[in-house]
Amino acid sequence: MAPSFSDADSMFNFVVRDGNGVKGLADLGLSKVPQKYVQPREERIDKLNATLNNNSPIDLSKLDGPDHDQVVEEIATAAETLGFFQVVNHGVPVELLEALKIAAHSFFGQLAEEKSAYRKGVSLARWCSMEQVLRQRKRRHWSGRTISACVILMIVKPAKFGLKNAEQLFNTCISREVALEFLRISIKMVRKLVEILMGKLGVTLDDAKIDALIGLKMVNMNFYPICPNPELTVGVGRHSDLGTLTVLLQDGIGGLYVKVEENMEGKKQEAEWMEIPPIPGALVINIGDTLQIVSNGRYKSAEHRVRTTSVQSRVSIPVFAIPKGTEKIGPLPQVVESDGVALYREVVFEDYMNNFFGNAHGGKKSLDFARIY
Ligand SMILES: O=C(O)CCC(=O)C(=O)O
Repeated sequence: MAPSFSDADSMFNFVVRDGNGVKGLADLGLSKVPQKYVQPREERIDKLNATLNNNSPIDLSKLDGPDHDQVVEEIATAAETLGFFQVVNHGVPVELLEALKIAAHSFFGQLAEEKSAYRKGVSLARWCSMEQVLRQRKRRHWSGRTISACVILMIVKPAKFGLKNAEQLFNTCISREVALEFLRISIKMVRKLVEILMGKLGVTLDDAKIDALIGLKMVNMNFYPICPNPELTVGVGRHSDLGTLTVLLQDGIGGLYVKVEENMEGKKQEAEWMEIPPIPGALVINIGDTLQIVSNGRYKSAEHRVRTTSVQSRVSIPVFAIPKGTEKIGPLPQVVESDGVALYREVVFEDYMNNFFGNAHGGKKSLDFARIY
């Protein structure tokens, strides 16, 4: 029998505590999204009013040839303007990308009881790291996430995280080796991109400093179930990512939108939302808050959000490259010297992260924590 959600807590318990996720709600065959998921008008995604980003993906293999400088320019320009770009010939085999998408679908396709088997011994907070944020949100998002920080830790050190059943997860959905390979190649690419972006700021960072910026890696699997009213809700509300760079694998459904507030000359314009369309074999790269802070605002962390559809579920798999908690992040001295002013103060990354996850920020408000006024 379909559960009745008589009070605010009963739906939360069904979705989060009992592990049904938003998919559990979708599987009930609701004809309308519950009121808790209906977003205020200004947060809804009007796809007819959005533009389409038709920039060609950047071909990273050309970094090794005569077009090297032009490719570097394309990467830096994208990071300075939209904060988003797509890359091809990034080194991750297309079959591996396909295997990951299938794995995400098969993970979320399992029954709640099956999924909860992986959760044994893991605190709910860790299993669903968004719990705190979910509770604070007045309106919820039509999507499900795995285990945020845990997936990577599960891949690398399952036992340490009490994930006794991690092997089972990987055997059911994807081989651990495949997941590790995706992570390994993605991080190699992130390192290269960070070197390039730093180089364009006139800064050469040694390996230790680059490690400081991308020392922690988090992999999520996001699932956006079919939604009866995509026009009323959001898959993920507008936010920026907190780390240095994010590598995102999206499937072919579409629905990822980035906010554009400046024109190509860097002049403020009326904000509009631009869809980042799926390109077969491409990975999406976006700039996170840390890189905006470190570059003293030269590179723009990208405000983005996701729309669901009423016809197909969608998966995405982001790899977040973030600093270690103990790292201090602030504008690089060389950049401040050439800019003449620091726009951000130095903060301990863990404090930044606690503020980021401890509050439901609208858009890029998370950056205010480090901003100098
Ligand atoms: O699903 C997507 O395309 C984006 C996901 C995202 O923004 C996130 O996981 O923070």
